[in-house]
Amino acid sequence: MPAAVPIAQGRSSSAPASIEGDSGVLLPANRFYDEESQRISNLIDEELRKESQKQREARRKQVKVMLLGQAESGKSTLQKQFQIYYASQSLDRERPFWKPVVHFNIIRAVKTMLEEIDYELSQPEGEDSGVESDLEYNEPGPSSAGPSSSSNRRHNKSKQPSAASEHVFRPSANELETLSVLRTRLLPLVALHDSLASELSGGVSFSRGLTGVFVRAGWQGLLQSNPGSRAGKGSVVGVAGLAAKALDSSREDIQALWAHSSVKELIQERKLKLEESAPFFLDNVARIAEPDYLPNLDDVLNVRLQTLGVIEHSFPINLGGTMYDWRLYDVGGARGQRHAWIPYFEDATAIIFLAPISAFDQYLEEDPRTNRIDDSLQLFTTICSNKLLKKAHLVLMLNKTDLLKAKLKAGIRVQKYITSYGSRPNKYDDVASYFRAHFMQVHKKKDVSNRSLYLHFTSMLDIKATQNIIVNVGEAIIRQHIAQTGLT
Ligand SMILES: Nc1nc2c(ncn2[C@@H]2O[C@H](COP(=O)(O)OP(=O)(O)OP(=O)(O)O)[C@@H](O)[C@H]2O)c(=O)[nH]1
Ligand SMILES: [Mg+2]
Repeated sequence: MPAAVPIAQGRSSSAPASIEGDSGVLLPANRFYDEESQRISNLIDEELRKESQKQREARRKQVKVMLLGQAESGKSTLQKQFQIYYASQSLDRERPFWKPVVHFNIIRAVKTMLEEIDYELSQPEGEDSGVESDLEYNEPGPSSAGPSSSSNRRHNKSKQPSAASEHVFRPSANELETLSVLRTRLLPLVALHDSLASELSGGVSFSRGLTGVFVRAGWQGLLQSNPGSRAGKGSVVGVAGLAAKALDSSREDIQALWAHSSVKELIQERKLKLEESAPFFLDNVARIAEPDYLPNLDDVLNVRLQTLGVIEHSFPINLGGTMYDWRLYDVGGARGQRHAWIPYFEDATAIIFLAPISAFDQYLEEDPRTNRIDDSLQLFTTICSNKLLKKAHLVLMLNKTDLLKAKLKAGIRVQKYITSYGSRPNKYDDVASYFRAHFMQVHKKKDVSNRSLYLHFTSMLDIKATQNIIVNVGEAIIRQHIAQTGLT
C-alpha cells in the first residue's frame, strides 16, 4: 500500500486540487490519482505475478501418486509403509486409534469361525455343505466362482468351487461339547461385532451387503481432528472399551477355538476362509488382549480395513536438498469404488498399481465369477490404456509374494484355477515369471504412451524389504518428475 498522501492545506473540499508528487512537484489532483492508481495497480500485478509464480513452483514440487489396484491388493498397506519411512511420528501418534481396529479384526475372525462351524453342523448327515460338492463338475477356472471369505461364501453357495473333497464335517461328541461351550462363552464378544464396526466407520458407511466387510472413510481423521467428540468421550471409546474388556476376558477361549481340531479341519478343507491376516492376529491374541496393549508396526500393517473413496496422505520428501510435497492417493479398490478414481487422473504424476499374485485361487467378493488375477489384468489394461494417465509414470507391484509362496508350498495348484498355466512347474519362480510376463504383455500391447514400466515383486508386510523398494520408487518418480517439469 502507498504511504499516506499529503493533502494540500487550506482547502475545505474533500477532493484536493493539487498534490505533491514523488518528485516534490505539485501535480493536479487528477493526474496524481491516475499515476497513483497506476502505481498501486502495478504493485498488485507484481504481487499477483509473484504469488502465481510461487504457486506454480509449489505445484511443480507437488508429486501426486495414486495407489491403484483391486480391493485387498495392499494399497493401504503400501501407504502405511510410506508413512513408516517418511512420517513415522504421525504413525506413532495414530497407534492408539488402531487398537479398536485390531480388536475388530479379531472379533471378526472369531465370528467367522463360529458361523462356519454352525453352518457346517446345520448340514444334514450324508450331505456335504452343498457348496463344495459342486467342485466335481464345476472345476475352478478363470471364470468360475469362489469368493475369499466364508461369510461371503454362503451368499453365493451355488457357484462355489473350492479345493474341498467329499469330506463331511462331523466332530466327535467331545469336540462338539467343547465347541458348544466355547460358542456360548464367546457370544458376548461376537455380539459387539456390528456396533464396533459401525462406530469405527464413523457412521459414514458400513457395508452390510454382499461382503459384510467393515469399511472406513477417513476414520483416523475423524478421531484426530475431533478428539473431543469421538476419541475423547464419544461412543467409539464406549464400544471399543467394551470390546477391549470382552477380549481380555475371552482370550483363552479364542485361543482354544483357534487351536480346535474342527477349526483346523475346516481350514484344511478350505471351507473356513478367514481374512488373510486373521492367523497373525489369532496367534497374537494373548498380547493383543492385554489391557495396556498398543498396536506395534506389524499389527498396523496386518490390519484389514477396506478403504472408501479416495484418501489423500501428504508427506514432505527431501531429495537433493529440495523438499517435495509428496501426495499419496489411497483409493478403495472394489468395483463399486473405482469410479471415484477418475477425477484424480489428469493431475497424477505417477501410478503405483498393485496386483496381488497370491490371489490366483480367489475370486472377487463383489463379483464371485471373476478370478482375482483376471480382474487385476483387466484393471491394469484399463489403466495402461487410459489417455488421461498418459503422462503418469507407471510402477507395477506384484504383491503378496509371501502368500504366493505359502500357497504353492501347501500344494495349491495354479493350473487348477488358471487353466492356461498348463503343465508348468508349480514352483514360485515359474509362477511369478508367468504372472510377470502376463502383466508385461498387457503393458506392451496396451500402453497409451509407450512409457517405461517399473516392476517390483513385493511382500508388503516385510518392512525392511519394502522400505528399500519405497525409497527407490519414490526417488525414481521424483527424478522423472524433475526431468518432465524442468525443475532443478
Ligand atoms: N501376507 C501379506 N498380506 C498383505 C500384503 N499386502 C497387504 N496384505 C494384507 O492384505 C490385507 C488387505 O490390504 P489393504 O492394504 O487393506 O488392501 P487395499 O488394497 O487397501 O484394499 P481396499 O482398501 O479394499 O481397496 C491387509 O490385511 C494387509 O495386511 C502382503 O504382501 N502379504
Ligand atoms: Mg485400502
